Parts: sequence; C-alpha cells; structure tokens
Amino acid sequence: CVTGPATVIQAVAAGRQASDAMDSFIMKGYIGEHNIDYSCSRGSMEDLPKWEFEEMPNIARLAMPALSLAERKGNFTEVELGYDEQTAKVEAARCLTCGCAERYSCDLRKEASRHDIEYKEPLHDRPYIPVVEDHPFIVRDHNKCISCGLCITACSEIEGPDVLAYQIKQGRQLVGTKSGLPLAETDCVSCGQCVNACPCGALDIRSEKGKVFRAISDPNKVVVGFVAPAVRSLVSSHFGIPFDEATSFMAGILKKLEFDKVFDFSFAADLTIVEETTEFLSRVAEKGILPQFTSCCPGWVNFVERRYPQLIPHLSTCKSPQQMMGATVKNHFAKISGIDKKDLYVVSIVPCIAKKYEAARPEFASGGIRDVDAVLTSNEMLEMLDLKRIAAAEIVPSEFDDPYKRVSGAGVLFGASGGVAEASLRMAVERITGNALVDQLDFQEIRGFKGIKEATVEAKGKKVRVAVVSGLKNVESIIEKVIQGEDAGYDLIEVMACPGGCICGAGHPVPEKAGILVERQQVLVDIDKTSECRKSQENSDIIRLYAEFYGTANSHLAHELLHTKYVP
Ligand code: HC0
Ligand code: SF4
Repeated sequence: CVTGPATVIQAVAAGRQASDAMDSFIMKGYIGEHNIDYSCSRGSMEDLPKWEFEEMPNIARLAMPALSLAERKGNFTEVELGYDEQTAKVEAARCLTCGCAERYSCDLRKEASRHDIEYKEPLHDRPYIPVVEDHPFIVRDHNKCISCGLCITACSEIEGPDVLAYQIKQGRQLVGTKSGLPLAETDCVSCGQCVNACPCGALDIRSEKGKVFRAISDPNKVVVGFVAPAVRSLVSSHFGIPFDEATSFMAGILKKLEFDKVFDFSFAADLTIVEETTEFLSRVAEKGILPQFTSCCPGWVNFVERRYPQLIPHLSTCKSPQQMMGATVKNHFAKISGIDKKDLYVVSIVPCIAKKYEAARPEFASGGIRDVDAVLTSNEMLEMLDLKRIAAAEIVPSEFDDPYKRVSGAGVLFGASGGVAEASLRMAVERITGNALVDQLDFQEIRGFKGIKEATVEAKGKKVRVAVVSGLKNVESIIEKVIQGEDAGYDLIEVMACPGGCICGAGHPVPEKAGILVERQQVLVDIDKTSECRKSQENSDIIRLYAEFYGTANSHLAHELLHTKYVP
C-alpha cells in the first residue's frame, strides 16, 4: 500500500528474516534519489516509530526528523534531533562528494544514520528532471525531492505567502507553484524559508561565494564587507562565544577572510532610525498618511508590492539598512578615501535570502554600479571559512573600521522582532517630549516571539501606538483594516517577514534544538543592555556623518541616497 508522499518511494524488499517480533529484516530501495540499503537487527522494533514492513509509507516519516516544521522552527517543544555521530561522519564523507547544499546538515542523512540506513550507489533509473531555475536566487532539484511537503508548509504556515503546492507531472509528485507560474512571477517574497525547511538539498539558494572570492583576489578591487545585526547571535552560538565577544569575533572572521574594510551595519540601522523616525514624526505633524509601516525587511516589501500594492503609501520611503550602508559606502566612503566607486566591491553578510533579491533590484544601482555588489548569507560565510580551512582558533578578534565604527545598542536590536520599533521609540519619545529619555529605554512588551505585539507610549500628552508583527501570516488582518480605511489602532507598525525577525532568517543554519532562537535573541538584548550608547540618534559616528555629508535627516541628499520609491 503506497499513499500520499510515499508515491515517490519505490522500495524493494530484498529479504526479511522474519520472526513474530520482526526483530530483523533487510530492505533495499530509494527515497527520491537517496538510495537505501536497510538492514535492521535491533533487538526490538519498538524503538522505531510504528515501523512495520507492511507500512511502507512510513519510510517517508522515518526519513524525516520526527518533528513538524513548527517544532523545528520554534521553541515550543522539547524535541531533540539525535543521530549517531560516528555513522553520520561516514555518510557525510560520501555526501560531500556530491556537492549537495545540505551536505553539512542533511536531516535525511542524520535520520537515516540514526536508524542504521546506509546509502549505496544508485539502484534506480528514474528519469532525470532538469533543475528548475525559475527564481533568481532559489533553485529546485526534483531529483533530490522526497515530497515531504515541508517547503509547502513553510511557505503557508511559517511565512504566509502560500505560493507552493504539489503538482503531479509525468506520474510523479513534485513541488511547484500553486498558480503554475514560474516562482519569480508569483507572490513569493524570496524569504527562503522553503529552502531552509528542505531536509535534503532539493531546494537550494544560488550562492554568491564565488563572486566574492574572485573580488577578494582581484588586486584592483577594494572589498568592503559589512555584517547584519543578527549575524553576531549566530556567531555567538556557533562558536560558543559569550555575547560581549561576539561582535569583535565577527569582525575577526571578516578580516581573516581578507576583506579590506569591515563595517558593522548596525551602524546603518542607526542611520535608518534617524531617517525613518524623522519621516514618521513629520507624517504625524503634517497629518500625513498613517499608520507608517517599516520598510527595512525586504520580504515584507516584496509582499506589499506583489499582494497589497494599495498599501505602498503607508510604507516608509527609507531604504533598508543594507541599502543605506551600500549607498553610504559607495558615495561617502568612496569620496573620503579617494577610491573610485567602480573599484569598490561591497558585500553584505546577512541571515536573509530576500536581501540577495533586494540588492539586485535595478533601482539600487546607478550607472550600472550596484550599491551592494554581493550578498552572502551567514551560512555562506561559514562555508567560506570551511573552504579556506580556517579553524575557529585562528580567528583573531578585531575591531570594525572607521569611519563607521560606532554602533548603538538600538541598532543591534534590529536583528530580532521588535528591535526596529524599540529603537524608533527611543528616538520618537525624545523628540516629542524634548527631553532626554533616561530610565525608560526598554520596551519589553514588543520583544519576543508573539506574532503580533503592541505598545502604547505616552509622550507629552501624545500617544504613540505601535504594533510589531513577525511572520507575514500575522499581518493580514491589520492590512485589511488599513486598506478599508479603518483605524487599525496603530500609528507605527513594524513588520518582519520571518517569525521572530532576522534571527530566524533562512540564511542562518536551521536551529537543531528548541531554545536556539531565544538564545539568539538574548545575545542581542545583552549587547544592547551593556552598550555605552543605546540610542541611534546619539551614535557619534552618525552625528559626524550628518555633519560632514548628509546635512540633516531627510535632507535632499539623504532622500537621494537613503530613500526609495516602490514598484507595484
Ligand atoms: Fe535584518 Fe535589517 S534587521 S532586515 O533581519 O532593518 O537580514 O540582522 O540586516 O537591512 O539592520 C536581515 C538582520 C538586516 C536590514 C538591519 C533591518
Ligand atoms: Fe514561499 Fe518564501 Fe519559498 Fe518564496 S521563498 S516560495 S515566499 S517560502
């Protein structure tokens, strides 16, 4: 009996040394293109989940980690993904030769190893299906697909756009788009959560490591690397580094990779706060279009442009910190250091796949020169270290470079849901009251992992009503109200496409156990709490940048370089 996802499974029974207790049998076959040669000689079958030879479809579940995607992504359960290190290493050695995207973290391999399944040379002759390249940064290789449906669930349940679906083609069950259109032409927001959910490398991103390596080895290029707020949380957990050393370790990684200049783009997060909060306060003062939605998450911006273009007037016109940083480096840094723009190669390192899409937008290039030339995910950064055989012990903690060395705690908070709104409130309240905010810097109610959080802050008799949303699924009820012209109950709304914000971005490794996202968030909170400067508007390098280059917030030059127009 073969049903559902198991239609892709054609297991061949090679023999079974049966006993009533079914304590030993052998089976050969394959799941997708992954071949299995299974012999079980455990004392009892009881430790395998409801496994029975007759229940062939269960092999699909066996191949999956026995957790739902929600469990893998969140902090909700106590699930552990255990596997046998020793066997996994042997399997890893085999898989490494195929260059698969998941070679370091294949859930299928881990689960198979855990259950003593071995991969052998191909046994089957399923017709090869050409790799589908219908999106600039996401590729689908159906030959590896095991039809588990996790990508479909990720898109509908985790992120929200719900554009993927099963399709039956040539008698095979494959993953395609609901509309049948190429992925790039659907409402896909390029978040990459489907790629992250894929347990066996059937979905992959288009890597930009090669481009970056080439630029670094080009003697005519000055290669600038800048790193997103949320990356330090990964660096901390991945290398086991305390929060207060994560930032300098991160700078050390980039220097070891031989970037010529390294910046922290929490600096540009500070710049964004000054621009975006100034814009918000002018909309309030001039009775402009409210509520104002943040615009720094490219997945969210894609969602608005594609599904709710009516909402565009509500989006802040600010570019994201990534693009503000790129524009500032290509214009201000180029000018003060006497480097020709075309000789600067600017790379951002982020936990996000939509940022690749954002950097490649034509409106973020002038005269054919992009503001950000390449975008690496944090996974790609780790892979570059591996490719260069750089061990953690060889990384020397370092400082970020001038002229953008100083960052505020508020800018670091950007990496988790609520951070942008919190940083903005720290400035808005001060500007409304005219008094320095001293004690009340923390806005706890908008931190954490709830899909919708809210706060109302009173300043000089004025109320600022803030909502913080993460996961696009959660924003739709608010959008409907705004589109209907109803008071949604908020003046300022932060939206991050991924649940929990950038710390859950699809460019980060998938958390392997519960609690990792909370740890990632805590790193950012601790850095903020212990920062000398905790307000974007007080960052002395930002103040100097305005004095020597942009003039004032929302100035003509700031509008030219730091703001954008949207394309419905
Ligand atoms: Fe994010 Fe960002 S906070 S979107 O998650 O605003 O990727 O970290 O880089 O640009 O700063 C991602 C993270 C960024 C941007 C910042 C914002
Ligand atoms: Fe869905 Fe995001 Fe994958 Fe696009 S990138 S298909 S929006 S999960």
